[in-house]
Amino acid sequence: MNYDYDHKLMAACLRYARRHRGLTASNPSVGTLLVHFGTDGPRIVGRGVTAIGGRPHAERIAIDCAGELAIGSTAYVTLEPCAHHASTPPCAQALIHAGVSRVVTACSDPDERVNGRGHKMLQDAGIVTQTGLFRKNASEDLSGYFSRQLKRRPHVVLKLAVSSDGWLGIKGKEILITGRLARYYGHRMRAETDSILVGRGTVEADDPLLTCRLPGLRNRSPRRFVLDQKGRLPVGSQLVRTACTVPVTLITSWKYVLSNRLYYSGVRTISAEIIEDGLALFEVLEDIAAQGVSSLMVEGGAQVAESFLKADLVDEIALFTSKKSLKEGDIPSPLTQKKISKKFQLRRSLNLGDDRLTQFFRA
Ligand code: AOF
Ligand code: ZN
Repeated sequence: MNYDYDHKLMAACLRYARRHRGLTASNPSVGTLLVHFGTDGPRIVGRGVTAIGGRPHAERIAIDCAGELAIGSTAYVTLEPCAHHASTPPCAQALIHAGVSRVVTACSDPDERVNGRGHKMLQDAGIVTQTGLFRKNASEDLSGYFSRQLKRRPHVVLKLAVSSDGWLGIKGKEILITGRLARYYGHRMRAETDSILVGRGTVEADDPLLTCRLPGLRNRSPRRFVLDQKGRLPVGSQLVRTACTVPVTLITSWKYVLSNRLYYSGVRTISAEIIEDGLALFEVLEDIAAQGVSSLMVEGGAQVAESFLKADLVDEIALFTSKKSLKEGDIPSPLTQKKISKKFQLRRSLNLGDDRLTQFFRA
């Protein structure tokens, strides 16, 4: 057995698991590597990532890939192997039957059907089991899954593009704040999230598609949600015109009924209560999570961003700051690099051409 390679192999396993982020709802995207160690170093004999749609699980795929070579191998798994019988038998049992001799996992699975039972099953079978390797990284990658399991709501990422002088834009004008690289990065974020949300004002002002349009990743567009208390959405908007290919859901007060034209265009609704002067966002998020959605990116506009911040429902902030100033700007950003609540901690910062992306996570 060679423990020196554990970090390298778990890091590779985490990267592999990211391949299906946003494609496995309501299951998390998990990675598994089965590895043999010889005198010439490690040899990966099987690999698996949770299949699109959530099943089969990663371990099953890796075991099938390895065949008899699974015997005596070390399994690296980014989440505790499951212990429950559902559409498939428990992965912990599959690893035992396959003859794996050691299992290294990044974190435990909070699903009440698993929650330590997967690790125990392995240990009871005499398999050397170690957990917690790269726990922080895995928890970040699985933040949507954890949020849905533990808080019954999706992990919320607030994305903002701000000019150097703190503006989000100019009323009535479509302004590009960030450059091409930053916009590509935004599309990559869309590919990795289960869903995206904007307010009706943004639909009226920008007529966005909200899809991922990166070459090769066009089939990875998130489900699209629009907030409007009164159930309005322009029938001719790009969102409505494409609702049959990429789902669109209008979130509205229960007092309003969706028009026939929107319904027959494929738009669906979630109804919520009005509290104070806005929709009850916590209730909305619970309903979204109940549909199997684990991650939500809030992409516009200023009022929607404010209301998520005010309701304390933001878990992560992706702040794109441009070098450009917008002297006539009149839509102030609720946040800038200098104006950010202490609740959030800086996680990473990245240059994208002339723009800078700063990511903050809830402390
Ligand atoms: C694993 N490997 O690749 C994934 C796991 O409905 P089911 O049977 O697919 O079970 C869903 C649960 O399975 C989910 O809540 C989580 O506990 C686990 N996901 N487990 O061993 C995997 N995706
Ligand atoms: Zn499983």
